[in-house]
Amino acid sequence: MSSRVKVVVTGAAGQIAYSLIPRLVDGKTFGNKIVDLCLVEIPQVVSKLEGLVMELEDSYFPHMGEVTYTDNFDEASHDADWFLLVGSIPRGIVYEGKKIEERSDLLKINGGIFVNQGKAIGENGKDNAKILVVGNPANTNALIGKNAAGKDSQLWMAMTMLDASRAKSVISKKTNTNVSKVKNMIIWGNHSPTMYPDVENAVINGKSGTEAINDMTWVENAFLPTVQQRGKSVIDARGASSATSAAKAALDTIIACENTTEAGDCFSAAIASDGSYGVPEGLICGYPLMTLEDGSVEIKRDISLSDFAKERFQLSIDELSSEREAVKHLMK
Ligand code: NAX
Repeated sequence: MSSRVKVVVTGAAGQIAYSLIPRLVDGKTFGNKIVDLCLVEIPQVVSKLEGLVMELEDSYFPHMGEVTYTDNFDEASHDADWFLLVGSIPRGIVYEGKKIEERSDLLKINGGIFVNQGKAIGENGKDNAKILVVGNPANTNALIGKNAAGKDSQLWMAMTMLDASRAKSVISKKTNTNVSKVKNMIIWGNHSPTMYPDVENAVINGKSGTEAINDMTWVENAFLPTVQQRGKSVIDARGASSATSAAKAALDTIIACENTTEAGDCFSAAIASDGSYGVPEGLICGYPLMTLEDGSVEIKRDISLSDFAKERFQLSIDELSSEREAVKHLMK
């Protein structure tokens, strides 16, 4: 195993990145490996990264290797092992003279960015590179990027770990259990309010979720809306979107991919469907995943879904299909 890892982070001057980047080099996420960082921003703000690099140097990180920054993604992408694609244009900002309100505009603008980044990753990234898309709309950005990269040996994921951690937290409060005792927490579908967090298949203190919770009214009327709308609740309370929790979720996704998954557990991320669980092939869909001993990441296939779960999951699949339709001109 290589003792060095190169990680490219986009959106490096943003709020998630400020929490994320120092913890990539703290000796925990990548264990004993030396971590080379390449930080990427748009030309208007790239100079700010000089300050972040100074702070990293001043923080005493023995596992930190070479740190560079650039506004040229192509240049950054060479031989990288991991790509954390955090940067994207958010809803509500003025972009090229127009206020971006509609999801379709968001898909179009970010779609263009992810075509170029995907091409560079396919051409220059390591053959076994892992790509985690955090920037929204994450699933469809990942779909566009993966398509442009055209390299099946690379693993494209969209982040749903934050949704899984939020779900674990709500369950732990309801059952008076430590979050670490909530296992097999699956987020099916899209990273959007249509996602389906699956209580029934969770394992809580060794018991099945159905048995431990035994209250589908609470699941339907309290649990699901709380988890699905948690991002909005944080924005309403904080005046800014989730940042430190999103950063922790990105780190947890890396750790989940770098270590073998324990029997009876899984982790959540969205990856390309191979048709599993009736999802149209190619959609980047939230699934239960496992990292095997050889380091490969697989969909866990033995989960059974109740009729209630299937109905909710289908809503999210339909949304993913319509997003794919909206960006089909960007797919070759
Ligand atoms: P910020 O606005 O603080 O930072 C984003 C940064 O990305 C900015 O500095 C911007 O200049 C940069 N950027 C934009 N386009 C870029 C490009 N083409 N190349 C490089 N950098 C680029 O946003 P932040 O709060 O950090 O959130 C980043 C993204 O994460 C947003 O799209 C947000 O919606 C998404 N989120 C995703 C979550 C998930 O669970 N998947 C949860 C948290 C968050 O909402």
